[in-house]
Amino acid sequence: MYKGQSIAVIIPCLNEEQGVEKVLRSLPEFVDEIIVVDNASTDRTSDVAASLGAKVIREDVRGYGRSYKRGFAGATADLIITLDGDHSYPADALSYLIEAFLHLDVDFLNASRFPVRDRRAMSFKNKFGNLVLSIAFSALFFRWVRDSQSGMWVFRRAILEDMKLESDGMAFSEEIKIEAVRNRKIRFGEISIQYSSRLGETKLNAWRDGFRNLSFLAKKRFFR
Ligand SMILES: Nc1nc2c(ncn2[C@@H]2O[C@H](COP(=O)(O)OP(=O)(O)OP(=O)(O)O)[C@@H](O)[C@H]2O)c(=O)[nH]1
Ligand SMILES: [Mg+2]
Repeated sequence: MYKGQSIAVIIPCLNEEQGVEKVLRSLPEFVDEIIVVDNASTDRTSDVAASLGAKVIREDVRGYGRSYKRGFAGATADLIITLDGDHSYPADALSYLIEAFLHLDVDFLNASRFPVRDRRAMSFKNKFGNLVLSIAFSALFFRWVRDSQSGMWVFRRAILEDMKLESDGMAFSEEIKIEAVRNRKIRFGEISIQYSSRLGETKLNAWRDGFRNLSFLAKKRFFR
């Protein structure tokens, strides 16, 4: 519980045994529910997560979006906080994010990785791709969003009822923000966080996922 709000943390993991251990050890005591969604990892992700007290939900079909949808369905807390299992997002800074969420009086808070302070945390290619995708997002949805691809969000679980989340893949990250900014009932905010180098191997295929996410933005804007 944090200031009267129960808190769930949801972490999608595909082979993140190293990162998830550090993430789980960094989470503050006030978190009520920790859910790790494991997509048939072939390493010890599930064992590590369970031994550190997380509830492990297994999803056999791969996909970042798919695993989030499974995780959301298993959560019961008032506020949901998400982050990667690779220890690149600040797992120890949840109170800072919740304070900002409450102070800004929003329903969905996006944690922006920009400006990136640690130069090793993100390659030039990824920075450029993120910039292109965020400019495209902002132009298509008439709302300036600095980091349309961030994987760290804080939101009221209740707003999920008003969202139509269809992507099973990496485009899920931008889709949930589109659903938030498009809905007049949902107040959207963004705040900068510290982003650092990931542990373990990346699951992102920058060119493939970049183009998929760009075409997803256009599809969502003009056809849905
Ligand atoms: N459950 C599940 N998790 C996934 C899948 N693909 C990626 N992930 C997780 O989603 C998070 C984001 O993937 P990353 O590889 O970190 O992608 P990224 O953050 O864009 O790229 P990096 O800069 O390399 O960290 C990580 O925690 C992954 O383990 C998947 O198919 N299923
Ligand atoms: Mg990552």
